[in-house]
Amino acid sequence: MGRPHLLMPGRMMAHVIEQLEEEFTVHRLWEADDREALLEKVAPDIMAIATGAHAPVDGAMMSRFPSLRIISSFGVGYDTVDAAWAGEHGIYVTNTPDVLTEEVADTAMALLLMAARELGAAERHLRAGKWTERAYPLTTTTLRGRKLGIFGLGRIGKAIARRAEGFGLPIAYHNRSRATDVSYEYHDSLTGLAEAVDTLVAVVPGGDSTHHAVNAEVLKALGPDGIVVNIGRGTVIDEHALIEALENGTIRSAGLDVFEEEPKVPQALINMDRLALLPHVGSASEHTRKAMGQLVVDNLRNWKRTGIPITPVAETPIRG
Ligand code: A2R
Repeated sequence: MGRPHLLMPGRMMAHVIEQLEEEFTVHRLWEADDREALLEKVAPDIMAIATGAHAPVDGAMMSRFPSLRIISSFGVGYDTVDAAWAGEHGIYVTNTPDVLTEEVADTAMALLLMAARELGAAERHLRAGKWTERAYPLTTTTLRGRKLGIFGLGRIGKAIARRAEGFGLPIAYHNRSRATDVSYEYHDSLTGLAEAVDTLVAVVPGGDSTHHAVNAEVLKALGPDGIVVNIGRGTVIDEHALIEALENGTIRSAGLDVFEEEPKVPQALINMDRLALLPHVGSASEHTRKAMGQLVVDNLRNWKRTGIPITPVAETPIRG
């Protein structure tokens, strides 16, 4: 296959670029003065795209590259790539599952603890020098006695469930279909799950099927002691409904790593000091991000050598 031409729309980690340049002719779109001119020049040759979640790849973009065969996407979520279109046109899409599972599950538990015990606000109290004036108030919420509902019991959801078992929490979940390898309580609707628990962790993919799934009705079902944690995609929660529910006392608190319009975070959420808010850092350690970058490279290498990538997404089945 020689050195296939690869388009990199945005800058990726140095070890990813270095390794890809050993085997591919890499076109760095983000460095081009005239991006349109570069695209026009290289479009007929491009066989591969390596991209992060923040550079959308839709059908219109893919159709510019008649030789395109693979899109290697960084991250487990790939809602910014139109994988269905790619699948219909014989183009592989790959993501980076598994290597981030434990890290994201760790972050989910941290968010849950922060939200339940106001640990962020307590730390701010110390840093502001207020401890010498008074102790931080007792928190009205606790993890004790809670029941955890997991919306999306997949790889990461199960890793969260394993941790939550260690914390002594009973676990229930909602997926579109019942998981066969666990005995946790299953609910065939999200509202049903929310009615059965007081603590909801959302860890589903983005996209149309989950857009605003956590809405006013679900939040009401969760109840006044309710805590919502979102470690998946910002679009999964109706942010307006969430703000209203938090302000009205429909639910109690939230721990959010993802938002609808990142990096913009609604001021109303920032103003509620008891919430735990993180800037999308679920998988963001050097260790885990490096492993994710390596899988971006390995998918492309494997495809180049064998015609088949390592972790193609469900919409783009292996064809050889
Ligand atoms: O519905 P199922 O049986 O396919 O279960 C999947 C569930 N899920 C949904 N549940 C209810 N309604 C939906 N519309 C829906 N779509 C998907 O989410 C499955 O149990 C889970 C996703 O698990 P995995 O595919 O193993 O993904 P992983 O590695 O746990 O990552 C989850 C998400 C990523 O897509 C990123 O958005 C984020 O976490 O980092």
